[in-house]
Amino acid sequence: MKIKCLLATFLSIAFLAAEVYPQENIKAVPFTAVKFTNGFWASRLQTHSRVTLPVCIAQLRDSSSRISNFQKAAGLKEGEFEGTFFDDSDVYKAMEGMAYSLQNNYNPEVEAILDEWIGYISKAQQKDGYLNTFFTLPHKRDYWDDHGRWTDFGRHEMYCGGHMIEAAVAYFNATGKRTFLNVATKFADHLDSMFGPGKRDWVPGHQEIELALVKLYHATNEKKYLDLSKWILDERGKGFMMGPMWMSSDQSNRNCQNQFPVASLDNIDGHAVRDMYMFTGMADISAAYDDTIYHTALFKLWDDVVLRNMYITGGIGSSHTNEGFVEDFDLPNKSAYSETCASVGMVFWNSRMNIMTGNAKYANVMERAMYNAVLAGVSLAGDHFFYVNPLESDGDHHRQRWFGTACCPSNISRFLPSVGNYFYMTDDSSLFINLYAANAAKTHLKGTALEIVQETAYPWEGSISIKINPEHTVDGKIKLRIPDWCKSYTLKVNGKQIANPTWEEGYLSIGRAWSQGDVILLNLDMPVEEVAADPRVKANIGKRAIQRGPVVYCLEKAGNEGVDIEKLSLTPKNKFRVVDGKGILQGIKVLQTTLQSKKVTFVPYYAWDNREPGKMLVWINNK
Ligand code: FUB
Ligand code: ZN
Repeated sequence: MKIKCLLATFLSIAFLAAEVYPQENIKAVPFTAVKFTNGFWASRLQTHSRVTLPVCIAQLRDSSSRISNFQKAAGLKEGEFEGTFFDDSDVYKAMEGMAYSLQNNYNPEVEAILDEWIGYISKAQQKDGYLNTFFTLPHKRDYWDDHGRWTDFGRHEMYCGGHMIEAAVAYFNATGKRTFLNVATKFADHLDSMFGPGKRDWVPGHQEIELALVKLYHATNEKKYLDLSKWILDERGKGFMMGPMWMSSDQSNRNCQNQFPVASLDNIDGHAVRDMYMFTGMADISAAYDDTIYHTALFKLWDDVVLRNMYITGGIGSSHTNEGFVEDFDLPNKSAYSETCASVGMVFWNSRMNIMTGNAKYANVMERAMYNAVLAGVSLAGDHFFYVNPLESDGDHHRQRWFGTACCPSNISRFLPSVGNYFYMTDDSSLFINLYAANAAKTHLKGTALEIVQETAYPWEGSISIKINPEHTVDGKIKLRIPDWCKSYTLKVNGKQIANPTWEEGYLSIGRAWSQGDVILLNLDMPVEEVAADPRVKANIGKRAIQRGPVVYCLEKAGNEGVDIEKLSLTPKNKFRVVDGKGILQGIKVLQTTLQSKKVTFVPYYAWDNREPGKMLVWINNK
């Protein structure tokens, strides 16, 4: 069956396909088996390890109090807690990224820094397993009442602990050393001793622990962590009230997804990052228990997010007030919040949905978020960050070196080195190819070891050569995602056109005996497209956005000096030239056209604000 993907609030055509429940045991191929050889991701990952990681390390250790809070809590330094109550989480997220980076590209200096920080963290952990420097250290009163540890759902103790667990699992996988993992299990045992059936109730005000406990379960095989995660998810909506944070208790309850049991949710609401981490945890729990209890909710929520509440960039959470969702189709451009963390969360969640169902529509959204809203979060040089990602600017929005609340840079920093996680999946009979980029990966097909080599200039070109090298000839299916943006393509295996390929849930499936040196040639037509929004999005009435392949483009003042971009209009006859970018845009394809007799250049949205500050527009007037 051919399923055309569902396009969201920015396209008017959409039809619904019946939902698929997991029939097979789909597993993602881990990033450690995927090596980017050259091209787009190879160069982004180099910038990450050469620039972004050192920037994060310096910010955490030298330019903020985050590492010194751990040193103080470890008894190695005098002083009270400094910063914001969830600052520990930034350290953990950066450490997770450092651990992934060690696996891509071993660097003894990074390992030494990790070991040093793990030393502080271990010493900062309390005898009973509790770990959170804000509550361990004396601290100044902040904007709400403080009654000590485990007294307020809103204090992010489980959020910080969850990020610690994720970092510890990543470090254990990277080095085999158990010190950090022991801290994680001691903390999780502490949670398990306090919370659960017959013990105390608790609703974490910011989700994260749920998915982290599932990772800890997979690392240790201790089922109690999985059970605790599910119990925590099911605590929501039972009437335990969030304390007032900066809003009323009712509003906080709504913002923290504590109004209804999670299995009954059908409508997206509240804080976007919290939503994404929660849905990711729900999908993880479903997969680990092999249970469909959360599926109906997840499918309905996905429709609501993607069809009614998502920007063309894959960004979500349009409102500054709650860093989250408001009314359906309320997607303003200039005041868009679209937090970088929420976009990273979209990749996590959509990847889990893709693994759960084997349906490519989730990978389509994952790709959209990845190449647009997520990548916008870090400058091309790797040293400046966006927290908020508007789709229009008067010229007053710029990437910054760091933030007081630094969730986004540290999130980008763990996402990039693990991007290989999203490329391939396997099940009992198939190998799924989700994303395209130059890489060499080691995986298997029906139990036969197989190397796969992609050569391509994707996302700038749609021609992709995929060499298949199984250990010995193997019968099985290779499933290629045909992206939602692609309207025509050609496919050859060993030079021969495939006449009647089979469609399976948005994948083109090729079943045959695969032998050493077989080559798939996939050519995805990648014209420049003018995309219309759903007419219910008021901000985009009479406007079009420009997209080529998975990349959304924008107009910015830099490179278009002397042109008032707001006064320009697209016309049906616009012809675009695809040109190599220059200077900081080297290696990037930019688009040139003439509008109202003015030559203008469009740049990828993710690459804006890397030159002189100025106005920017994604949605352009259309005649
Ligand atoms: O509260 C922790 C993180 O800080 C949230 O996920 C972000 O939205 C930011 O508020
Ligand atoms: Zn953030």
